[in-house]
Amino acid sequence: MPPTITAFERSPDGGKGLARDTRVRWAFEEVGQPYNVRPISFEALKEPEHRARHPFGQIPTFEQGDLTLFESGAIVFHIAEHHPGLLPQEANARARAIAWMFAALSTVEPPILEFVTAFLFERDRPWAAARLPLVRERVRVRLHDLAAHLGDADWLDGTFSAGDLMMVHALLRLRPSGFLDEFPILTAYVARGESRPAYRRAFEAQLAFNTRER
Ligand code: GTB
Repeated sequence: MPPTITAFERSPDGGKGLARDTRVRWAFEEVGQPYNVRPISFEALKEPEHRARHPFGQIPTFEQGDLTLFESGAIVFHIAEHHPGLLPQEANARARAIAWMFAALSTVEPPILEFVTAFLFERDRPWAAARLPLVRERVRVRLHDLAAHLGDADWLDGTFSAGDLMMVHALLRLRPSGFLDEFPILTAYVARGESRPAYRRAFEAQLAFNTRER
């Protein structure tokens, strides 16, 4: 049986691919693994049935046989461990690709989320004008260093890996703010990720899912 993942019944972004089921869909597409999607409404997220899958009542989750996983990073890593195509075979290159997965999730994504929250949802708060430049600067430092590392390389460490998949998807959250445009190296890097046939298939699948008739 193919694995089943969970996704928002209808993503708030209307199908822009920003919710984290997209990175899991992308991983499945990269390795050529079919999957099913279980839609979860916002109410159902916090109900016991879904909390049995995800202690924090979020998407995405992964179920196959007697294994249930939560956390997009753990799910993508699991897929990459079980199918060729997302992690190099050579031990050191594999370790470095995994390091880039962690870098995406724990070094680059957190300031991006702080910024997106401040930019989109907290602008009317009395402290917003003071806070926004601070969180913007934290993102800028990360983007500057990431662009310096990438230079004229296509991918973070040689060939495309799960590290790039996580990084590109984390960076995509910045697109609506226009912030990425300050970093042409990163704009091109994200565009390279988006132009991968596997990403296109994942994007189209989530778009069809989020715009389906019900
Ligand atoms: N660290 C976890 C992971 O990587 O899996 C974070 C999971 C997470 O934040 N899930 C979000 C969720 O379930 C959806 S992806 N939120 C509901 C809740 O917490 O109650 C975050 C997200 C949501 C919506 C958009 N969007 O519409 O643009 C983008 C990203």
